[in-house]
Amino acid sequence: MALTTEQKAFFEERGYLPYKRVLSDEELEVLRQRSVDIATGKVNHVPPRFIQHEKAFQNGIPTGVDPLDTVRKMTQLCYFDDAFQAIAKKAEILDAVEELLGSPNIKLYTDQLMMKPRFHGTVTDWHQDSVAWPFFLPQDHVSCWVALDDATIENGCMTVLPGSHKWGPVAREYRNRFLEMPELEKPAPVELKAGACMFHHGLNWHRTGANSTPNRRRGLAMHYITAETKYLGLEDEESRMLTECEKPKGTFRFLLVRGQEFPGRV
Ligand SMILES: O=C(O)CCC(=O)C(=O)O
Repeated sequence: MALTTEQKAFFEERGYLPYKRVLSDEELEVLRQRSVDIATGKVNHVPPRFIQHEKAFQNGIPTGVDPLDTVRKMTQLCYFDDAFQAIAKKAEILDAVEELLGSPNIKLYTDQLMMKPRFHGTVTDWHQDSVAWPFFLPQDHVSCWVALDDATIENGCMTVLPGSHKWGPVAREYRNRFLEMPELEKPAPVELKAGACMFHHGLNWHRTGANSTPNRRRGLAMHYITAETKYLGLEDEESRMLTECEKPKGTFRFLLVRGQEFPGRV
């Protein structure tokens, strides 16, 4: 058992779980360097459409600004990059995910390396992940957020609304009304040391603040679903994901990271 009864109960009740250190110093170093090499174009095995810049730099980078400080997020690194993929398949993480998802058959839906660049990292506002991904049935994915740098309140660590997953999915137009509900608990910042991770339920509300500090705050979010999940995706949703030729060899739609696949499922 990877998780204690208390940890499981905490996740069920609160919709998130601060966890232990899951990356070694060596892994951290490799991932940090890889993130720099991909973001700055030193290597180009990740298609540019998966690299997004902060809004302020979408029309160009002024002289004097380090290009690394302009990248907001990079998606699908666990599909394209071997070092990131190894983390998505890491036993320490999957052992806990298996217990939280309640299935030994696990796929990675997608991943985001949120770069939250020093001086320029902007807010990611309150949201529920599952609501953005309504094409999965059931909507019960579990995310693992791994800190590649120390994540603090000052540089924009993850902040969750404990217990908010219990209210179910909330359509985006009702977001503000939901957030004003007096029944909600106070937001809880989850500061993490580099190499440690936290889990959150797909319906848990969370946000991250801006980063105007001189310290980067990179965090790798990996979003897991069970291989038994039904996929209702339409063509435009498919095209946001990987194209046929980009899919890792032998995969159907999503990357199997543990266990087996099922016909007619994700
Ligand atoms: O790391 C961030 O800035 C945001 C992460 C997030 O929203 C997520 O993991 O779903």
